[in-house]
Amino acid sequence: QSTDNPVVDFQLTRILRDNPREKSIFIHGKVKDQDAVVILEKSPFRQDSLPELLKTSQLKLEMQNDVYSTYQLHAPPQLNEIKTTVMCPATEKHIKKYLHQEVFLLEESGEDYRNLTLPYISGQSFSVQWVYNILEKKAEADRIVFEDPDPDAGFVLLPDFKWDQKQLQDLYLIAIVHRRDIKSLRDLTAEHLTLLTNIRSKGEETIQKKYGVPPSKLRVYFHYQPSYYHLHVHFTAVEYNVPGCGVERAHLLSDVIQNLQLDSSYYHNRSLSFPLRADDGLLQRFREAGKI
Ligand code: M7G
Repeated sequence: QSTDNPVVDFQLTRILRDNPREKSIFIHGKVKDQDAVVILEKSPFRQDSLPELLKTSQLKLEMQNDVYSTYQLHAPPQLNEIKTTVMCPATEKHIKKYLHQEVFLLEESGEDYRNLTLPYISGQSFSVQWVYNILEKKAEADRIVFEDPDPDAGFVLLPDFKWDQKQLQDLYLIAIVHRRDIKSLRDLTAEHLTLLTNIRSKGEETIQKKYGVPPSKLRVYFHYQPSYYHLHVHFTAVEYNVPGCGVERAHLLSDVIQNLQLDSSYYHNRSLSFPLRADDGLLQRFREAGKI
């Protein structure tokens, strides 16, 4: 399935999305006849390596005018990394996820969730095998930074694969719960408050201890809809603008806890809004049901 260097065999099919501002590009191609999605992202600057960068790089003058001048700086390879994420074999859904698309905002009532969304996601959502691999220590075991093994209130905390852990500006960890019966925010009731407060307190405590980042510098939240229907919580640096995480998708863990304290069936009943891309099958379902 995976080779030591899958990118060597990569045959480009097409560019799915190009983000010059974020310095990232998403490409679709083939690795030995299998569909693959590859994400290339230039790594953020690391403050600790700035002295080395300035000392060891070569500068090539591009233009000079009065007090202004621009250069091309040629950094040594170890200071000029490109983070590369490979999904292979990639499904059609992986390819679509990264293809630039028009976006629509949908409002889903509790009833819509049960009638339209739930049947759809039961058949169509991404596999959560990677989550089970983490929980069973079959993958990424050496990356786990904290685990509470309790089957009801326990979880595993580890770096999200979007974070290369080289600098704290884009700190990103995820807490994955041991319970396998909670798909998303929608399933949460007051019954889960112990689990949620446990994730918040132990997650924050671990991040403070290990990375020196206090809770006041963290954004701790769920996505709705998530891409993967096994409950997990995102922990990101508050000043980091995470691509793909707009206000319309994020629900702060502390708000969720308070809402459930006030009303156990809050997320069961209330309408939730979220964005969907034009080619999303769920959008089609809502259209067919006359909801948009
Ligand atoms: P989400 O809200 O379900 O989906 O979050 P999103 O990707 O649309 O935000 C899932 C989170 O898990 C994301 O932040 C992913 O970057 C992260 N993630 C996904 N996969 C497949 C992996 C993986 O294999 N390992 C790790 N460590 N993180 C992953």
